[in-house]
Amino acid sequence: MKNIDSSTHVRGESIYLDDIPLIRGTLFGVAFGSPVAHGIIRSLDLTEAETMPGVVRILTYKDVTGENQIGGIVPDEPLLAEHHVHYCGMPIAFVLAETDNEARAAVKKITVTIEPLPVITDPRDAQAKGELIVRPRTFRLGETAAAWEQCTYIFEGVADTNGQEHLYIETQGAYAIPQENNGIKLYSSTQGPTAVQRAVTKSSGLPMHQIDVDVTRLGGGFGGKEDQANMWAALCALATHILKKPVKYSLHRLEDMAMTGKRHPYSSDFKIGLDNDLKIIAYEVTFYQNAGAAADLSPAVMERTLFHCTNSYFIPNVTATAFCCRTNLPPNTAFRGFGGPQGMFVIEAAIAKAAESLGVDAAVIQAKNLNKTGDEFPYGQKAESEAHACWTKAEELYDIETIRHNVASFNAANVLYKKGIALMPVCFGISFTNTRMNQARALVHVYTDGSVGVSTGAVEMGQGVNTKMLQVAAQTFSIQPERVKLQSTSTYRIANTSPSAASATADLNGRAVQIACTDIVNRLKAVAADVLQVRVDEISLQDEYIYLGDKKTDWYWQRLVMEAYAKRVSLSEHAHYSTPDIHYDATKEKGHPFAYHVYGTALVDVTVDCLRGTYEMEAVKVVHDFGASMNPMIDRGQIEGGIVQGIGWMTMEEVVFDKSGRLRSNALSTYKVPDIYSVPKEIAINFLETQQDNLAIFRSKAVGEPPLMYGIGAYFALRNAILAFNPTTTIPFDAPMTPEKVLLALYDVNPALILANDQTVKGLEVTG
Ligand code: LUZ
Ligand code: MOS
Repeated sequence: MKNIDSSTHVRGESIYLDDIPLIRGTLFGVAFGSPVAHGIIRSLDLTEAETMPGVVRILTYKDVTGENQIGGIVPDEPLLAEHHVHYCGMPIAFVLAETDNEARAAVKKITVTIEPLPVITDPRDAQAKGELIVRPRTFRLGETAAAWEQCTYIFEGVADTNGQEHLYIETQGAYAIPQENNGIKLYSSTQGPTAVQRAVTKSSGLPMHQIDVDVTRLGGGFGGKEDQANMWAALCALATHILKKPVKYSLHRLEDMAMTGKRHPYSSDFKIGLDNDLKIIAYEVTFYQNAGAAADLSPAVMERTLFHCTNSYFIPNVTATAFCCRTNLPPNTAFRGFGGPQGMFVIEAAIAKAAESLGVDAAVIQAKNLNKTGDEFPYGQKAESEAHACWTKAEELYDIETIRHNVASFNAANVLYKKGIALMPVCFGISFTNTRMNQARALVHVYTDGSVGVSTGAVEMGQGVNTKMLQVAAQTFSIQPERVKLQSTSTYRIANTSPSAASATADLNGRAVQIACTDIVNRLKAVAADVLQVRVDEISLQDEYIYLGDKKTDWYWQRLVMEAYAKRVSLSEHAHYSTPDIHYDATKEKGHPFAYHVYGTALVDVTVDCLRGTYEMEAVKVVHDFGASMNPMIDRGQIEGGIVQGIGWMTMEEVVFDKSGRLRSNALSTYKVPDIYSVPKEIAINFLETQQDNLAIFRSKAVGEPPLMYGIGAYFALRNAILAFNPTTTIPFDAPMTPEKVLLALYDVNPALILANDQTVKGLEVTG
């Protein structure tokens, strides 16, 4: 089944925040952000701004009617800065004017005097100064201290990954409309309608039942709107509450890039020990997470880094520690993979270091250490593994032996072009790591014309979740998909939702839809049994008809629905689902946090231009564990998008903050994302179809985040190509591998030297 949004998308008819018709009298808000990264506000001068044309009001923290606080996990984030500013762009004032342009012109006239304080941008500096947002955490399996003695080989190193801009096509924004008796209707581009509702409640002082957050769809989220839509929605709602006027704020791209958090950069230390047979015996890793200036979701992201620190491998002795480091950057936040990719990069770096030092192919070490069913993860859960199945199928299907051979002969025959390949296994846990978030609800109405309206807590953000929800309803009722409509996501219809996140949205909300529809079906069958004078178990609903055994009756869907209505039987249902059997004890760091894991293996194949440092992604070939995919077209789209986004993070996307905490890569002229020219020339996706029982909806496994991590293979493929050109060069584990870094590595130039002296490097010679 096609994505139900495809035709309105192509025709430009799909509704996003900016397509909602404006009510007359709507005011436009724009935030004034701190010009410096850290300091104390000595004075704030609004006088000139207040006299600018069209300006109606400028709000500061003094105007906040509730608590000046929007922090979700830790209450450490004011809605509007009071005295202390922690990052460049931190909102200090909110200007309201009759037009968007007038509000922006007025923002430029605000002046603020800030006494500067020292700026920290590096997580290791923050940790050294004791700037931790939450306590460090350590996951342990076995005993690493004792295990080093059993190791024949031990390698240590440092591995760094940079941030990543979400670059959803639709920027952040909200539109608040006053209702009677202080109520507010709020359109928000958010993955978490309830998160927005809670932030508005806290900062305005209004009860949650007065706040209707309504979301039709987003133009992308990728985690950036899991928590960080709250700020803009809360500002609009506050202004609406005070002024009793509709208020809209839709961020410009440059505001969005400068003011919102990104994927967390990490710096990590690793130590890996292997035995004679290249089995990994011990692994120690310390993660320094660059959380930015407030907690946001960082503690949860850090936890997932620890959960995925051994990726798809079984390692009997593990000690993994993580620090959540406070720096003066915008608070970093959820981003597809949620800390998992950062953890996986480090174990892959450790394996690459071992492989390069021992002169073996990394794939040999990877293959020997893949987990098996029954193996224990450091957090206590036992694997139900498809790791070997994916790896072996990829090797056979894509004939990786021949590819290896071709790469070697290409490299022998070419001086200035080198190829590199890498395999990237992935194992990703499905469920929110915070157990209580694994619940969802659905509200299903069957109308008397036979049409069906479905509401869930799921937010459509391009991932196709509404199409999947529709499939669940149509299949459970056994009716045509055209009869079913997915309604917008509204906190008035579905309460206390978890954000659409953690790859778990279709599973959680889909199960709730299934339960609601099944309950209605059971009532309809009882009605049919009654009118046909048979037992309920003789009846089934198939293709819009009641069947008696295998005999079709003349009771078609609408007739049955109408009969149920006439008999005063309920045609509506509200259902609740919570993932069974999951638990986690953070004091012991043990439990069974995930409903299941998703597995896969990718082969990434690249060619480097060794004169220029540029490169091309030749192919990405994947075997992915879909379970039993309920929508192969949507799932394939998720994999393709995830791969390209992962490759972008690992290769060309470079977030640059200067030492004063200002974002230098603040526009698409300086921040490069993959485009149609840089996507792999070939993406092959093979479905590992398994029939294992699992907790996914219709056994169709979650697909949102896992494929991003295939992109990590691009980094290691590039590394292998560079080493084919210059086998003795030293390449720091420092992603992204931009063309500049490739060039330096090809000629073994220490990047620190260039950056320090800002001079031309002499002696670059092409050899061979
Ligand atoms: N969000 C969250 C997530 O709050 N908890 C999670 O475990 C998670 N995992 C992935 C993506 N978003
Ligand atoms: Mo996400 S990182 O699943 O919002």
